[in-house]
Amino acid sequence: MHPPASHRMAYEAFVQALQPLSLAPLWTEYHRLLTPAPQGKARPHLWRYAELRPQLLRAGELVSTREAERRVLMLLNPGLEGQIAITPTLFAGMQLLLPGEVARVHRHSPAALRIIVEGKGAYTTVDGQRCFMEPGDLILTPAWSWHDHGNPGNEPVIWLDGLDLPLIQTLNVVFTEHPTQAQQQARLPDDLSLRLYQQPGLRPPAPDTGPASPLLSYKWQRTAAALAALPAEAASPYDDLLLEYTNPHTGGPVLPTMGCTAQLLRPGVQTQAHRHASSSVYLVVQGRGYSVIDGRRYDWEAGDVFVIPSWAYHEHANASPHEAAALISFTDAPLIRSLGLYREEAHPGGHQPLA
Ligand code: GTQ
Repeated sequence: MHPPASHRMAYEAFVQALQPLSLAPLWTEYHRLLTPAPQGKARPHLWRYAELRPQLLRAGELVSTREAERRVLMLLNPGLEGQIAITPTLFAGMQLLLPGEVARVHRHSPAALRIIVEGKGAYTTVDGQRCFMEPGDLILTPAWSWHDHGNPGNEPVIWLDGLDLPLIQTLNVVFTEHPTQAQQQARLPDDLSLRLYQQPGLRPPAPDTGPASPLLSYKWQRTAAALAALPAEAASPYDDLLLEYTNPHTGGPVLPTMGCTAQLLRPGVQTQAHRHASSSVYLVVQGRGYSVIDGRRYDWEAGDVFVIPSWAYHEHANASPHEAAALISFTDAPLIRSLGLYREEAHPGGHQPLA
């Protein structure tokens, strides 16, 4: 039975009257809002280093760090049109610092991390402590820590920046400060935190440092050795050999909003598919392989970056029968976990059918 025309007209007039009052009915939007599972717009995507690198070097010719504050090419999720984000919570950018350059000191409430892609000899000074960069290293700049970058070496240095900027923007708590000087004094010994936390399971007494890790640098050489020393029994069906970077004071994630993992896919390994309620950005550190995300295959090699949105099924494969492949990722999982909302599930078929 249809409602009488008089009712329909009354209803339409009612809805029209709501708009100028900044009101709207929930009932037309309810099912779009409260979906059975995440329905985000972020898409899986891969950025090839072979395409990204020449553009970044071109930026190095055209834009100085003095003009740019940070010479960064942002990796924008093609599904999140108009947003500066790789996932709804995460920002990723590829940064270039040429020999002799500095990127001036500032601090902001969004937290940042860097994974070094290429070159060595550059450093980030974090709250007075220089952390030197080599490929594969992870360096943290916790929320509100002073940081500037310098490259006194003779090679261009390129790294992947990960920030929780979209999250902090959504929360409307972005704060930034720029002091007048260009760089911080290195008032602490270089790489001090590395020397304080050399032996896993031992830590110096420390004052309350807040929720971020006081260990600011994680050298790839140590990470690679730890991964290579893992017994086969430690392998996960979804990630093969995986280690999470931890805050040595808590054993928890390196930052309250972002966690990091390093993983080794042994030669020939093909993992099973699963999905989880967190998003991740991956940098390929070594080797060649592919990941199947939401039924699509993404082939990757060293320097490539790919993103896995929340709740997208994914599995990884190392195509080489000889060489191990290594991935480093950053994720918003710690944030989701702290809200008690983390969940994960295996793909019922073990592997995804290819779309
Ligand atoms: O190096 O401090 O990619 O402030 C975005 C914002 C890097 C940085 C980014 C930043 C930085």
